[in-house]
Amino acid sequence: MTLAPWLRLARLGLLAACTYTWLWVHGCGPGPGYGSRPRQRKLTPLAYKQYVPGISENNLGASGRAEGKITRNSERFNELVCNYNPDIDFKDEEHTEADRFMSKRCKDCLNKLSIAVMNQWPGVRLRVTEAWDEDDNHPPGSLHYEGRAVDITTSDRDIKKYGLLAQLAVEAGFDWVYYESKHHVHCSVKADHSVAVEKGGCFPASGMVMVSGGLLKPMSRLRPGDAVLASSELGDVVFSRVLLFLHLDPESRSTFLILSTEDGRCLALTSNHLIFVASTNKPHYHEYYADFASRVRRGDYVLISGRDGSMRPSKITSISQEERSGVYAPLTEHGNLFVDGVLVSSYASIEDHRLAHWAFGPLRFLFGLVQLFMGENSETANQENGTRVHGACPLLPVKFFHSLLIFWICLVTHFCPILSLFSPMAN
Ligand SMILES: [Ca+2]
Repeated sequence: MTLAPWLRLARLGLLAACTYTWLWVHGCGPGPGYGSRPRQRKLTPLAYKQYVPGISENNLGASGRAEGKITRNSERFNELVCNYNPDIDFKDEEHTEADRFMSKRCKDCLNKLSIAVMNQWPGVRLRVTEAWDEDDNHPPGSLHYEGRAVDITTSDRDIKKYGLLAQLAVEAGFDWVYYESKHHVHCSVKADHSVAVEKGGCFPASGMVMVSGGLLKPMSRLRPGDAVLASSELGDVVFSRVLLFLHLDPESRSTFLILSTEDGRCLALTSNHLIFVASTNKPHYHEYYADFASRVRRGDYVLISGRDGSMRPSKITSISQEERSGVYAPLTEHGNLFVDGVLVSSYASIEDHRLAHWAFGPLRFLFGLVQLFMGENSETANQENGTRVHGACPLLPVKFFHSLLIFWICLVTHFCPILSLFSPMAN
């Protein structure tokens, strides 16, 4: 190997260490109301042209990549909410109320910021000059097209306040804040589905899986080492070992989407979880792609397990929401499993199932080895009596694995163009 590749490797390692450290500190779901107590920071105004965090807006560590324009006629228009907060001035020079349309996360951050502004400058209010853009006034890929970005000022339009206004926006939970112009501050947020994980993720305690031997078991009793019904890469129904839980919180209560199929299956999962779907009835496994549950529509097809050990399509007949307890996300060797009889991915928050599965390759290998040498006894016991046992692998902190996933994705998509060749193979 020549010197250049070694230098490249060293640089990559340094970047990896920095990224990982940063992610470890920031965790997976920063934002309004997330987990820990808000940190007390000194309010230092942002400098003109400064942005926080100091990475590009579309980096996963900031607001993430653009996901495509939302128009009034698109299905995703339902993802936008209207902000009628009386404490915020909306410029609405378009006279269409477009400045009031935004993603839920953007609205939450904005409402929080409006309170901070009134506290900071009594008599002054937050003013929005631009939010959702339906008139193509921004460059391609702008988050304004998805209602994930706002341009803000104060109601008195005192430009001397804008540096501090930007810092208040950072405190309010915006994922990327840019003192972009002398006349406004630009703020943006992650996509809603990518932060749904802040309330925990994936499947409720009542989600049922089939373990080897044909026994049905609720998520709450599933343990690492159990072999659950899943799909092989060829689309064969197989039993796949649970290696660990990417998310696990038995005490939490969350809102789950309930997807009901024409065959009477009722799958409960969080909106940010990946599920294999097709918009029309496709007979083959490979014709199904992984997408967020929030994007599944009535009439779409999912794959269900048949009694004869096969897998077949079934149409979604209704979608509703329900609050349930517990959040569980088992990672299997195959990266997927049947929950409530419906085939779903083991992954959430990252849109790309195959990239996520690839990124977790080393971890799957490691935990597979650990179970091979240490877990057989507990697995056997588990299969025999179906009682609660502890698998070979400890239930490690959620944040660790989510950070690990983001870390790998960052490396692949931002720092290593060669590895990013793997990315297009998704879906
Ligand atoms: Ca406007």
